[in-house]
Amino acid sequence: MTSPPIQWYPGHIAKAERSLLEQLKKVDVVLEVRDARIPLATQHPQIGQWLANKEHALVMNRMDMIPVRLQQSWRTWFEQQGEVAYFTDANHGKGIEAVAKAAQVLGEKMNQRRRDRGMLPRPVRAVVIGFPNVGKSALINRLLKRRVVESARRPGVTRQLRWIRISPELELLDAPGILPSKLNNQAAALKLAICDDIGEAAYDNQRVASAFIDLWKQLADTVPALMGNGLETRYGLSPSEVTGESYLALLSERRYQNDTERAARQLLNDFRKGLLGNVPLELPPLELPPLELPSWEAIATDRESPVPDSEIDPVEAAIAADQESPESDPEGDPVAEAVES
Ligand SMILES: Nc1nc2c(ncn2[C@@H]2O[C@H](COP(=O)(O)OP(=O)(O)OP(=O)(O)O)[C@@H](O)[C@H]2O)c(=O)[nH]1
Ligand SMILES: [Mg+2]
Repeated sequence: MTSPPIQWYPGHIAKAERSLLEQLKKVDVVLEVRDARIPLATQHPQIGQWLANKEHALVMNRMDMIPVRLQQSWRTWFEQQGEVAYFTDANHGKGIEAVAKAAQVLGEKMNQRRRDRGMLPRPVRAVVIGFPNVGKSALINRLLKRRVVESARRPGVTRQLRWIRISPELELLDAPGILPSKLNNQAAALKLAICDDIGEAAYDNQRVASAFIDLWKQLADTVPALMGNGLETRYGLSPSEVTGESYLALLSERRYQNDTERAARQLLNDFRKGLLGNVPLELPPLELPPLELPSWEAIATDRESPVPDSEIDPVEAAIAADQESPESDPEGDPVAEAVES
């Protein structure tokens, strides 16, 4: 089956990227958010050039969606690359304090440089950058402990850049998700589609669902038991003896009256909601592995069982009582005021 390549670069993202580059001049710290299921595919190829002269903290959000021991392996792997990865679950507020502290500490370095030049210290300005739907806005809401920016289960929710004062010492810029204008790496683009990190209009659900099963099998072959048996448990069908395409055909025949499109959507949605277990789509590259990495078997045995189906968004529930409309920010645009002439 041949299909056109997966491409997604809507106008609002192109516009957002231009505004973001403009705002970056005012920013001291970049909080780069990635999806813990696909830490490599959610690395923007241009991030390095945007980080010039800025402090950087790497956030792996959606940590609840991968096995705990795999988080540890990624942490070790990133350390070997000279980076500290902060794992967060913005839905349940885990790992948030460490990120707030890291931003503050990194900002302190900036203020020290200002003091050295005889200038007064000022609040740290940080931007939250990342691919669409990785949880940037949810992270900001958690940092602020109330729902101040919109966060929802689809890519492209945040459309405008918006500054938010987190504390007298920290101001954060929420930005729309950004993507390379051309997705040259189609293997990565496929993972973005599976994880719902790009718009649905950019791909064919059936092709992506079949490829998801093929990827699942490939990872299960690399690390037996890593992927668990969420497919068998949920659908009563094992992927081990069939191709992804045949799996989808079988699923649609057995449970969806041969409606392959419906089967494909269901499969992708179940994965995205965590109903197939906490299933990663990437592993730390094995050519660099290192003895300190826990064994794959240890990672595999640390799996948690699939979470129950639930439509409740815990962030919504936790902060609904304290909801506030975006326009009511009494601080106005803190950065516009704070920027020195
Ligand atoms: N399981 C899980 N879901 C999360 C986590 N963080 C965010 N989400 C959910 O992911 C969805 C997207 O979150 P957003 O905060 O809107 O993501 P975003 O990166 O701001 O998205 P755009 O504005 O579209 O670029 C929402 O349904 C969140 O509830 C997390 O750590 N774990
Ligand atoms: Mg957002």
